[in-house]
Amino acid sequence: MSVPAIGRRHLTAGVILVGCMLASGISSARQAPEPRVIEVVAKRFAFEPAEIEVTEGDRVQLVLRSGDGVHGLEIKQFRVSKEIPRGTEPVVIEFTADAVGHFPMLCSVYCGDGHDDMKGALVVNARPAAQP
Ligand SMILES: [Cu+2]
Repeated sequence: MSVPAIGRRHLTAGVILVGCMLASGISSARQAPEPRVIEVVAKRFAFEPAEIEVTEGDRVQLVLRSGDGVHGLEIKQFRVSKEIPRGTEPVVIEFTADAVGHFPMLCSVYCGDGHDDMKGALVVNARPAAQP
């Protein structure tokens, strides 16, 4: 039933190693939070999804694709303005949602008769206060 001394030592080293890996994983996640990745398709004449909801302070990564021709995406509040070319190659925009509110998301490239109706919204909700 008794484990030989050498085996016990290996076991202990293994536990410490796994513990360190977990601890370093957690601390690096705190330093650089992973962005919220949201895929958006722009097509005549809408964004899908039309409404994006995030939380204050979130790092947001929008992965934009066109469903047909050339479009654009503009969110003035966060100085986001990017052309979305036709084709399958996505355009990636990253920003921090550092203001709370309801911000219009507009198409910035004229894309036809319904261009002015091509509107969406980025909704940034206040981060709940930490519980005491
Ligand atoms: Cu447009």
